[in-house]
Amino acid sequence: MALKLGLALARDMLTEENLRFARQASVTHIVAHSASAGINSPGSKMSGWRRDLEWNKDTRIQEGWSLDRLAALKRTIEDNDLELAAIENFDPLHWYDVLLDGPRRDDQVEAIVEMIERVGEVGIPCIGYNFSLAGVWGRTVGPFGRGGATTYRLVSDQAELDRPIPSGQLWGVTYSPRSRGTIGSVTADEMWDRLRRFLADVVPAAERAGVRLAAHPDDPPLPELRGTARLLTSPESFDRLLDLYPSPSNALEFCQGTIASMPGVDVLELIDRYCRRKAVAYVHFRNVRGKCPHHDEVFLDEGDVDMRACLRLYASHGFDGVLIPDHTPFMTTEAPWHTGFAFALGYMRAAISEAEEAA
Ligand SMILES: [Mn+2]
Repeated sequence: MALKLGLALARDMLTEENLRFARQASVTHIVAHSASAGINSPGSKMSGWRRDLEWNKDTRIQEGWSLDRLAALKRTIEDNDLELAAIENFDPLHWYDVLLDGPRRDDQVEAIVEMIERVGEVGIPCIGYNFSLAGVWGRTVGPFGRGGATTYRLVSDQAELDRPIPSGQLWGVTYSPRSRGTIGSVTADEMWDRLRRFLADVVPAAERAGVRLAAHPDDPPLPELRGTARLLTSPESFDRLLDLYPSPSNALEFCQGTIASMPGVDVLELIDRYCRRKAVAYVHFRNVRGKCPHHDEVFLDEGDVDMRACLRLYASHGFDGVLIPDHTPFMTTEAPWHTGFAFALGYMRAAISEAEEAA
C-alpha cells in the first residue's frame, strides 16, 4: 500500500494554478479547506476573519456545501489529475451553537448532518473538524525559523492567552458583530458533554454517508485557553473521544505537530497505537522543537521528531490515509508559501520512497 502525499488548500487558494503546483510537486490528494485565507497566508492572523452573515439553514452560508459546489470542486480537482481526499473544518459560523450549546444547536446539528450527507453523496471520504472554542489562538509571527524563516510561536503574554472570548466570536472569527459581552468560562465537563452529544447526533449519519469525521487536536495543546477548556490535548483525550462513539466514522485528524508539542508525548508511540486502532483518518505532517508552551514550529528535517521514522512506521502499518504538510515555515522568496510547501513536499516524497523501500 503506497503512502499518499496530499496538500491542503484554503478555499481562495483552490485555483487551477495551485492545483498544477500540487501535481508538479508529486501530490496526489487534495484536502480542501471550507474557509478562505487566514491560516495559510504569511503574516495573517485568524482573528482578522469576520462574517457579517446571520446563521440561517437556507442561506448562502451553506453555499459552499451545496451538492453542485461540492461536485464542481471535486471535478476541478480530478481534472488536474488529483483526488479530493477531505474537506477540512466546519466554519464557526456553521455550528457556533453546537460548540456553545446555544439556542440554535439542534438546527445547526441538522444542517451539519445534511452537509455530511452531501459530502458522502458527492464521494468525498472525509471531513476534518476542530471541536474547540478558542481554536488556534495566541500565536505571533516572526523570523523565528532557520535562516530567519517566518514561523509562528506562542506568545508569552499570559493576559493574551487568558483574554475572554467575546460573544459572537469563536476561533478568533467574528460571526455576529453585534453581540456584546463575553462567553465567559467553559469547563471541561461541559465541553465533553457537548462533544458527546455532537458525536451521538452526527456519527450515525456519517456512517450511512460513508464519511469519516476526523478530529484535530487542540493547537496549542493547553488544557485551557481564553478561559475555556480544551478537549484534545493528550493521548488520554484521544482515547476518550474514540470511546465516546466507536466507529470508523469517529476518527482522528492526526496533527503530528500539535501532538509532538504535548508534554511527555512520544509521537512514534501514538502513530503505532492509533494506526493499530485504525483511528487515523489522515495526517498533518509537521515537526516542532520543544514542548508546549515553549515549542517552535520548524522545517521537517530539523526538530525533535524523526519524521523519516514516522513514515516508515505508517508504511509498516499499511496506512491508507493521506499525509499533508501542515503549516510550514515561510521562506524568503517572492512566493513564501509555495516555496515553504515545495520544500516540505519534496522532503516528504523522498522520505516516502525510502519508507516504502524499507517496508
Ligand atoms: Mn494541524
